[in-house]
Amino acid sequence: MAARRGALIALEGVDRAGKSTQGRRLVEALREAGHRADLLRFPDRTTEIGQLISSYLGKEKNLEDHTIHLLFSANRWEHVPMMKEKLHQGITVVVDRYAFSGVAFTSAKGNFCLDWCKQPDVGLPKPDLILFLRLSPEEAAERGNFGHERYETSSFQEKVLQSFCCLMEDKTLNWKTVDASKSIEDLHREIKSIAEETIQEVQNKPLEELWK
Ligand code: T5A
Ligand code: NA
Repeated sequence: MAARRGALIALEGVDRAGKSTQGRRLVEALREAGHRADLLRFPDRTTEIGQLISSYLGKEKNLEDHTIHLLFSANRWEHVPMMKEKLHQGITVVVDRYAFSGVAFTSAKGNFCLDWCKQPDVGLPKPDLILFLRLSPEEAAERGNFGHERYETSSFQEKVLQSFCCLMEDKTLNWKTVDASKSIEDLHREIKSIAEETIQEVQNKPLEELWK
């Protein structure tokens, strides 16, 4: 029998929904419970591609809309060999944003169809679970540091939310929506329990490819 693999768990949601807070807490808690788990975040601003993305988000640099979309995708692909290696070694990989953010943010700009936006990410490792942290754009705007980076306006975030809702209609993916207006602790407990169930369920299943 093949060795048990780790689960790929994605955290998604509008800006400030609490993805990074919950990602850190989840990985800590899984490790304390004896699982092997690692956290990755997209964009990963530390690579060369990530630095370009970061200067775009910080409005220091302007990039054409298709170009930045492809860079966000390339920033995921550059991590794929390492992600697959970890998953096959039995390490659960928690990703703070993934291809769904890529599609939701670009398609919110208008003039982009969902299908075009998905293409560069077709074939990425398919998440076993996508936790959608649902928070209204109004509540999100009240949380710390909102409004400095590109995309951080309530009207844009409203469109992002609509694009996420379209992506969630895809029943070939395991989306679970959680109420991100709860306290950090309550949300953490809920997320940890869903994640542990998923880790059990997928350990003997093959890793699939996204949108294929
Ligand atoms: N993007 C990203 C694309 O356009 N295409 C792509 O392909 C990808 C991957 C940067 C931008 O890039 C876009 C989307 C984004 O606009 P980022 O670096 O992930 O993406 O963005 P960040 O600014 O780091 O993170 P977010 O704004 O998404 O915030 P999080 O991670 O959802 O929230 P978090 O955990 O940092 O919390 C925000 C604040 O809220 C508080 C926290 O303490 C913090 O102050 N908080 C809570 N307060 C009350 N109750 C709770 N339950 C709380 N949880 C957190
Ligand atoms: Na974040």
